[in-house]
Amino acid sequence: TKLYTDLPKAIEREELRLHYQPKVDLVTNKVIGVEALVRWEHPKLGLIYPNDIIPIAEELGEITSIGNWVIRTACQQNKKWQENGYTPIIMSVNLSMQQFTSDELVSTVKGVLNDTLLSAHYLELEITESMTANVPATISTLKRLKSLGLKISVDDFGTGYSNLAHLKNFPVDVLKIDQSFIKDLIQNPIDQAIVKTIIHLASDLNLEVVAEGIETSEHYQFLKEHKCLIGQGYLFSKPVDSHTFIEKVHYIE
Ligand code: G
Ligand code: G
Ligand code: MN
Ligand code: NA
Repeated sequence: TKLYTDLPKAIEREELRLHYQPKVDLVTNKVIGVEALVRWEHPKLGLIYPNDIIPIAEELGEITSIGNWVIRTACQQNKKWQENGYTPIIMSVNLSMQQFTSDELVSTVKGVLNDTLLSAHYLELEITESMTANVPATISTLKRLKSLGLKISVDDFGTGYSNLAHLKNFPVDVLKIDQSFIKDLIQNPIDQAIVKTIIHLASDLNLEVVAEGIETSEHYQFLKEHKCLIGQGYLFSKPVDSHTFIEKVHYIE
């Protein structure tokens, strides 16, 4: 189909976009971070979302070039916001399996930080549990990434085959509670138990915890009451383009 033939040209045609969704401090309600999410503005078919882009990119062997574009663009954008006087925030970037297991990841990230002059302190990389099957390789990659000074978060936490014994040995900083546990949180005592357990686990392991998919003030209140300090979701903002993000969501202090 058209997506297959057009995707390899998408970068040079400057059709890829990043949208940005805020991470909010649930106590102060301030934006403390942002997640970059890739979109493809196809000239004929309109906006294409990652669930359609990523599998095709993997098949075509384009995932590395797209992934590298995402890291570079996200870091450039974050540096630009800082230069324009906005309160510095941490930029999160999702990694694909191929990116995370590639030998080039660490040098790529290092190169981007060097080129963009973004402090590694303002970059966070999101991995999922499913990428961590090779435990020794995972530990080695995470250590090398963290030695650059950036943060690592475990995305969609609780949905993978959560091997807690391995989590113990992974140098990660953040657990992101998957949005599937938040959706029915108020009606479903099982989801409540899971969410409370992840919050306690994170606290005991000295990890930050972020709740995803916060859509209602009831979600917000529950999480705040149970000491989840950071959240993301449509209640605050859906992912938006950089202009909307900076004008409507972020602010100059
Ligand atoms: O908003 P949304 O449709 O963007 O995201 C759908 C899924 O795609 C999520 O699981 C998200 O983590 C993933 N995703 C979004 N942007 C990227 C990206 O730049 N790289 C990778 N590998 N995954 C992404
Ligand atoms: O896998 P990852 O957590 O990166 O996925 C992020 C995805 O979740 C993106 O597709 C994003 O658009 C979507 N998303 C973000 N906030 C909400 C929310 O509050 N509700 C729902 N249903 N989806 C959300
Ligand atoms: Mn994510
Ligand atoms: Na997620």
